[in-house]
Amino acid sequence: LGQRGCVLWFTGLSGSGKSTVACTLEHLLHERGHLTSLLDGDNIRHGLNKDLGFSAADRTENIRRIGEVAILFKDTGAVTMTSFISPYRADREMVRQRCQPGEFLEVFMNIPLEVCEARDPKGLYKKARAGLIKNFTGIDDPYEAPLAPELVIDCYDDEGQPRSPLAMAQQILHTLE
Ligand code: GGZ
Repeated sequence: LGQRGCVLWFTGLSGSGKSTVACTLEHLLHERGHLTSLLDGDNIRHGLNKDLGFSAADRTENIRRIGEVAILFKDTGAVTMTSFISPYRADREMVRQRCQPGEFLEVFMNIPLEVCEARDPKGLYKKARAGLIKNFTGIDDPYEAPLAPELVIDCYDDEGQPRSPLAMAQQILHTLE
């Protein structure tokens, strides 16, 4: 935290809470006077990347462009959060390599498929199971979990209770501080 800016790269399945936690964290950072930026599907896939779909090549290009934009924001001094599945390890590593050491933090939303699928906030898993959506991450398309993420966000606490988005955001904030 501070003047330098950094990229907080959220990765995880659809419905794992990436955007919710990033948005909650953004509020906490604002309260503390930090400049932030949040890139997510709403402002990227509907705009800059609206020419891209969900083939492997398009997902890679999606992440490449998001990485470049995130680096521009990071270099203005903002804590820059990105909220995309980013299913391929090599794509995430590519962005990491484009950042200075310590300025790229991978945040792994370690939420099992069963939990994401049970939530199914947009009904997309149901459609994917029914074959109405092809190449859906976790169903018939791969998700490559990070091997050495800076942060792992678990969905249950030590007592086995579900953790709130606020608790998850606070965990990230403490690590940043
Ligand atoms: C995965 C898909 C797909 C397929 C549409 N696979 O829950 P959501 O709706 O809002 O999050 C998913 C989002 C994934 O876009 P990303 O840009 O994050 O993906 S990637 O990083 O892989 O490029 C989901 C919706 O788009 N969606 N089709 N086939 N998610």
